[in-house]
Amino acid sequence: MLMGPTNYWFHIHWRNCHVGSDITPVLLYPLFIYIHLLSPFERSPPLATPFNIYFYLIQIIERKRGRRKPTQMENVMGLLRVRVEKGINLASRDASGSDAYVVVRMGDQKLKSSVKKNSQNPVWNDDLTLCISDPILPLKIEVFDKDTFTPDDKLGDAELDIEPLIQAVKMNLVGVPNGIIITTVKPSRQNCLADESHISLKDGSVAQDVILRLRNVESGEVELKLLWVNVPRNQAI
Ligand SMILES: [Ca+2]
Repeated sequence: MLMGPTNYWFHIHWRNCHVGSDITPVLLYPLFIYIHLLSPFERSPPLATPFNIYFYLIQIIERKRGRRKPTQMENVMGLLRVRVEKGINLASRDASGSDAYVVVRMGDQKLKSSVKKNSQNPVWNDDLTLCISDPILPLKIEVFDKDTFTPDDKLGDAELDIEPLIQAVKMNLVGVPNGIIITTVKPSRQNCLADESHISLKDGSVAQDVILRLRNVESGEVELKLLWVNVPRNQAI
């Protein structure tokens, strides 16, 4: 028999059992199993018992949780307020137009506008705020026609690269007059812009006016106004 500290303890008791105790070695065997395989007091060698595996997995989960939170917080650059202004010439999916609403996505974030009933030119003027982290992800929008008894119909989608706006945010704009255009992004085959998009300074904040042409639908555009909102480094979100 191996003679570690626990083994020694067991060896003494094993001998006592033979000499004077009524407890037989057969009854002590489960205790032997507990001491050698499950005992939290004897750590080596590590054994692949369900008990040990459970605690090992808990440690891994806790470690990952502990790492994820500070990483997300450190990467936050600021907030982007997306004003969903209006839709233009949206596809009609009902007899009297569409009951249109907009879904804005960025990574895991998903926000919805209100529903405007019976219109192909809805005016929402809804403000949706996204948290912007590094690395920068594209802004994705989808338009739907709300239905009551059937799944909502798609009214197209579009995507916007916000990298030019982020570049403007990183510029030193001290002393730049209000309203001045910092950058203009032109429509191209690589983007969904329906017209030139101006990035400018409005009341000290970087803003971008956007008209997106919807894809995967016969017609429709959506107008957005983006506004950057700085977040102090030490302010929790
Ligand atoms: Ca509908």
